[in-house]
Amino acid sequence: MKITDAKVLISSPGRNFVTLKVYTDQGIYGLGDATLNGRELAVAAYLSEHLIPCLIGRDPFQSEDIWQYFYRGAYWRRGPVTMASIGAIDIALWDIKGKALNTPVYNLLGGKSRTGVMVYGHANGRDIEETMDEVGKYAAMGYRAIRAQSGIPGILSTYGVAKDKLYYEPAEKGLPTENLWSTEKYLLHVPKLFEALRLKFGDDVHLLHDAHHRLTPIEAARLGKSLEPYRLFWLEDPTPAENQASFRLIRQHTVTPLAVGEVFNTIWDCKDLVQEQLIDFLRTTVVHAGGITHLRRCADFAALYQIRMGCHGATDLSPVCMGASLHFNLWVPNFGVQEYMRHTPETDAVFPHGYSFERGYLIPGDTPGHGVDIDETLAAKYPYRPAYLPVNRLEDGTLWHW
Ligand code: KDG
Ligand code: MG
Repeated sequence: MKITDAKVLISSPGRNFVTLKVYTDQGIYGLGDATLNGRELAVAAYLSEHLIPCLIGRDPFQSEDIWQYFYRGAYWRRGPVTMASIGAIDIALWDIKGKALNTPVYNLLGGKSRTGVMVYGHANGRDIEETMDEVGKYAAMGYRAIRAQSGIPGILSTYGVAKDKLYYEPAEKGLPTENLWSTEKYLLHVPKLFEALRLKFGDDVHLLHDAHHRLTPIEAARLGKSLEPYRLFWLEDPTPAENQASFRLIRQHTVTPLAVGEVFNTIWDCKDLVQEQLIDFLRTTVVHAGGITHLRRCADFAALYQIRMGCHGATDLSPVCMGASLHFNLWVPNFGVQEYMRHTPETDAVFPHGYSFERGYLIPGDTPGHGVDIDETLAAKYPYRPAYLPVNRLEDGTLWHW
């Protein structure tokens, strides 16, 4: 089998997605997600200008060699643009292989290790009361794991707290907006939210929280400690992880489980965190870590240190990434949970897919490949629109973490 062509499709059905379509001489095509939130066109150009010309003529079954060729052959290794581009190619190649062999991708990885993939949903509200109502709605839908975020008294707008509830989209159209942030107010408020949630919902639901890289290590340690009575499933991104050693300090002070890695793009980003057992869950996902080929390597490495996978699954990961991630998660031995922020009906229509939600689990379905397609005619009706995540400043104007 030979790759004959590949093209990059950019579409914005509610939010921007970059999709790679790889064609073969046997009429089979594969799809890969190449979306990098707020930097979409950089990945599109990297693919079209630099990778696709080298891809044509290769055998799609040699996905390992193709991965090594693009990773090692570039000289300039790693980075989100490079790794999302390699990731898109890799996802498309696994899709082609599954279709050619008439089997779902999870069978190529080693088969099902479980019957469904436990997912967590996003419950958020302007205050504790509204967040409690939202958690109640997710529990009623059957979710077994729920991330809770609440507006902070005295802060006008809080990242992670949506206006639209079920279909929250964190990127805003146009150039980046700026939000104000107060760590002091946040640290006082969050324990109150989780105290109220445990009182109302008891112990049967897994509760999660995302600190969005906003805290210093000692502040994160304080938050982890103050949340211990409420037994979180995880506290996510307590501090930026560029300096992996900073997690030592958090770990010395708290037994709240830690999840990190949605911005990681290679195994090197988590090397010390994993080897020193400074985290409990690795958040890296298929597209941003160079596809299934490299994420599998990260997961196997994490498994040696009893760290489980908890893949990123916000709306900026397209249904193509979600499809691939679900096959990966159905197989991966050290599975923890998968994030699931629902895409809008507009997005779902552009990306017909076989996966479905059942009582707190996503089921990938048995369609050969990863089971996600694209309706190109519909996709073409939604041209690219610049959109960015907000930038955060402290109340005195200082540009803060992340
Ligand atoms: O592109 C960035 C978003 O996906 C991210 O900010 C959302 O933190 C997030 C999460 O945990 O889903
Ligand atoms: Mg996050």
